[in-house]
Amino acid sequence: MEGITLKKLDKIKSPGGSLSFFQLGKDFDFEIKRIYYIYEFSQQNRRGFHAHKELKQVMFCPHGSIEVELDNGTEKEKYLLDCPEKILVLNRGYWREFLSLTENSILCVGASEIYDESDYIRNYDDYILWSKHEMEEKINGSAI
Ligand code: T46
Repeated sequence: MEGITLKKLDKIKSPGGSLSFFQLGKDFDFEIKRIYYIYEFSQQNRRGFHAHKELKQVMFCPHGSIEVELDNGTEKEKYLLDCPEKILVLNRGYWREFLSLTENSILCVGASEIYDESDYIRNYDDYILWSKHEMEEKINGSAI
């Protein structure tokens, strides 16, 4: 889906264990102002059900397995974060749902902005109206 990147990072192995990293400029293109993480998902627990008007995010699952379903108002796509080396980079504007596929999954998120509830769209019908408006703005903008 346009605006979404699922990437598998290198795994650097050493006698002490493994290490992966992602960094500004190479793997994502926005400053991270906030980090948060979701844990203690109960099995089959779903979260999300919202979109962000401006927030960009990079997310990864250091433990367990999480399915991320994204919706841009016209199409839906599922992405699987099932190993610590995968990152998902999200541009603004996608409706999302998260499903923990294993017990004790953890989802970590690096976000481009500090917490602002007014950036959330938490009603799907409102999201569809918003995404149509965004699409029209994009088309009108590119026509100039
Ligand atoms: C996202 C997914 C992956 C705060 O007070 N500060 C924060 O930084 C965040 C992220 C949340 N909250 C409050 C807002 C709610 O009262 O924590 C409560 C639970 O948040 P929410 O229902 O939005 O949780 P999720 O799991 O649906 O979504 C969260 C993030 O909000 C969202 O940006 O992409 O994790």
